[in-house]
Amino acid sequence: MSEQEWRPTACNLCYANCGILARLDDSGRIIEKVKGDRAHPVSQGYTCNKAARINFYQNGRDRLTSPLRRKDDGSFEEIDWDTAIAEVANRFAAIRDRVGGDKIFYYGGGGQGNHLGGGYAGPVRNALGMKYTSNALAQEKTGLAWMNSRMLGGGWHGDFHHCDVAIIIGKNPWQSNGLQRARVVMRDIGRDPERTLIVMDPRRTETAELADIHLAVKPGTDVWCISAILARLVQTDRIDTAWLAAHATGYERVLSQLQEVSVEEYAAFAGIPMEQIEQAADVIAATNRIAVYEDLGVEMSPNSTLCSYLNILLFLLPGAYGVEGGTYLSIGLNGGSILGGRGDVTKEANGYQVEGPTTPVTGARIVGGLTPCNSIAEEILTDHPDRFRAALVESANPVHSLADTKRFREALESLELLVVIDVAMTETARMADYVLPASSQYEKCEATFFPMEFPENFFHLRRPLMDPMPGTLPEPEIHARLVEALGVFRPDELDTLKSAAQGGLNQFTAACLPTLGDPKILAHLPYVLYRTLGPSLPDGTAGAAVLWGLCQQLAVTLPEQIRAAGHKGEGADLGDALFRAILESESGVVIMRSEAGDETQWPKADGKVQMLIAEMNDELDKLGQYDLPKRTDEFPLLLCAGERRSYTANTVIRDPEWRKSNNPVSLSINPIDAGRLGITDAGAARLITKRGEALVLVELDDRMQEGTISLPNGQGLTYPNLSGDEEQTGVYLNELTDLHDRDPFVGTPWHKHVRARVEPVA
Ligand SMILES: Nc1nc2c(c(=O)[nH]1)N[C@H]1C(S)=C(S)[C@@H](COP(=O)(O)OP(=O)(O)OC[C@H]3O[C@@H](n4cnc5c(=O)[nH]c(N)nc54)[C@H](O)[C@@H]3O)O[C@H]1N2
Ligand SMILES: Nc1nc2c(c(=O)[nH]1)N[C@H]1C(S)=C(S)[C@@H](COP(=O)(O)OP(=O)(O)OC[C@H]3O[C@@H](n4cnc5c(=O)[nH]c(N)nc54)[C@H](O)[C@@H]3O)O[C@H]1N2
Ligand code: SF4
Ligand SMILES: [Mo]
Repeated sequence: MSEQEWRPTACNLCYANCGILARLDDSGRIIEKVKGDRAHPVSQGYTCNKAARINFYQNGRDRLTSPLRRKDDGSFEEIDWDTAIAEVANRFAAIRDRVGGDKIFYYGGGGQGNHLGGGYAGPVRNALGMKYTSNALAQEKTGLAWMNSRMLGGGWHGDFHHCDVAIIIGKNPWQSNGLQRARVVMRDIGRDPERTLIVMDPRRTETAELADIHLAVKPGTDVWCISAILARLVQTDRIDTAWLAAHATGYERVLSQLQEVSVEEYAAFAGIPMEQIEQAADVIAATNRIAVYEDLGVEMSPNSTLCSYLNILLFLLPGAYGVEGGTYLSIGLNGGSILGGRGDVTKEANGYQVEGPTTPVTGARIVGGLTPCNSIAEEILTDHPDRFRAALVESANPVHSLADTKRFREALESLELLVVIDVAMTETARMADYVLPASSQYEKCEATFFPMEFPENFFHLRRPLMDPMPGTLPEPEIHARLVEALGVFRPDELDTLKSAAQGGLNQFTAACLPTLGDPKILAHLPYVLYRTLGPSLPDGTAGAAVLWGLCQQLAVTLPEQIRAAGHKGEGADLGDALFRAILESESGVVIMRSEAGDETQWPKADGKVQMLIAEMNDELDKLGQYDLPKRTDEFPLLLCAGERRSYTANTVIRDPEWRKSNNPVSLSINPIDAGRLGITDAGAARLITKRGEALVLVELDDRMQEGTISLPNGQGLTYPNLSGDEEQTGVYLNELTDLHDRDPFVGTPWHKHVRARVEPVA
């Protein structure tokens, strides 16, 4: 038995980031046991099957332990940190000086449970004049974010814990979680005769099996199904017109469009019996406690942006917005993120968005500051003078996760400089000129920026469980050294703030607030805080220094909500109190409490949500043409390229040994399709798309709709086996996807809708 204590942290395998208690072995380096942390304010002891396996992340055999530099012969050599920092800073600076810092691209900044590090990249980006950035959100959530910013002014979240009707669209929370205590919550709603669970998914997923109404749409037809339900509500006069008159504007056009929809025809096209459409409309009409969740099944399929628009209407038309048990704007500490945050709706003319940033070469729409992932290769592989010449990738594995790996690899190869910050030797790190090894999420303090709960919002700052692995540095330190190598501040320039911090938090706050008017301090604030306040923070929490700024900002924008959660004070004192509470609470703390329908929920200018989104209203008019990418004789099947299963976790865990069966690597196919193709269970087959082919292991699965197949996400990684030889397990899906299959508005990929063919192999 280990002598070690149970210590609070969080699982980093999905963005729910459940609070856990972890116990190390006697060496203090291995996470030996894990259990749910009942003291965590929202996960309350819950975990799914994966949390127990986090040591496969912590102690992967391909963890990086030294900075690496590429040699002329293509192999890597180990170099020391001083050399690495100096060379990386000099080479980026030289590119900035020659062609401009806006030609240096930034990708990543946080994965499923680590977002503090990315916060410290800001000062490096500003010092280099970097302008264009992206991350995984720009291949899933930018269509939704575009609608959110124009309709509501921020990101929303359904109150699944108190709703009457839960509507889950293109998501399988049983496997992917994404809301707190997902399995328990889904089962509770499914079992409760007073509550209704509606699941829209072509596949009979574990969640669909719990549902009262499973709308097994044909792939890619969700917009017809949702339009049919909305039209049914409008045509039978069962929407909340009084609520709309009081809280919304611009709804006339969409209501008259829905009035005209042929409900029967739309339902038939989606493959849904009319009784189910009516049943769904009936339960929605009966309450305003409706919680909605959309995810990859629709966000990575044709018509994704229109689908996000319709999903917002699903809770607006019944007036289920800003009410308890309904859907709310999230108001977390992630105030600036495209998912959370709160602001005003974007400027429009006649419902059309009038302006907005675009990418320098192809003119693709930039939403929430993010370059569409599917456009990045096109922004590089060109002789346009504004093409990207270099990139900094942090805490992401885009060579594996972006559509069309072949094209993306070509793009990275053509860059002058690629620098990767990661904990492991990833597919992306393998292509870098310099690899900078980061300490793991259990070796430094970390936090998640995805808490979206309402009316209470929490924050969990995790302390390190152990010292950094020798040779690694936490990202705040890496970025601080880069800022210093770039010569942003004179060595003594921050001395006043440093000595103020030694006098305690109040003294620091009094000294720091007046400096925020200085544009140079503001542009590099995370760095300034890390080097001044950081050293005075307890127990390895120097990396939390950046939160001081967020807490002070929140104390200005939402003081009443912070006080309602029990934090005391006014102005800067309130900011300090919140910051102290976050530092002191080891299992997470409630940072804000709101009232249903309070002012945090409404766009600031006129207090009304906007429902005229002309681009989407135009799209709605086109649905009568029933236009969807056609299946052909060459590609008669639709591949869901990247299903979340019980042992997938993006590429956070690389060791294939972590999974407990073969299901995580196999191709699921309906037995009828398999029979037609002459393929048997556990047999091998060849999978072919227009971009490539792969050998697969088949698993017959009658949950699959006929004509559809699926493969899990996060596979095909290269990993050293016990003898040190490299092996690849499972299908590297993005070798099979095409970057041109994407949403016309925001460029999100159609990963859940890849046309394919399967052939038996002898
Ligand atoms: N176990 C596990 N959990 C994870 C992750 C992981 O890697 N593993 N990753 C995390 C991340 S980054 C994310 S973004 C989330 C994603 O979480 P989910 O969105 O739940 O993940 P997927 O399994 O990709 O897709 C969900 C569902 O979409 C369905 N689908 C396919 N085509 C269509 C369609 O045309 N219409 C509809 N309505 N549905 C369709 C599929 O059948 C599938 O059940 O999961 C998070 N949680
Ligand atoms: N075909 C297909 N492609 C997909 C998807 C799909 O369904 N189908 N899903 C997409 C989705 S929704 C997502 S979110 C993306 C995810 O893809 P990415 O955003 O590229 O990232 P992850 O696979 O989550 O890997 C995160 C990286 O962070 C590293 N890491 C872990 N901890 C730390 C740390 O503390 N510091 C640093 N510096 N690095 C760390 C890990 O080693 C890993 O390399 O994939 C997308 N790609
Ligand atoms: S994988 Fe997600 S739901 Fe499962 S324990 Fe980890 S954080 Fe919680
Ligand atoms: Mo994701």
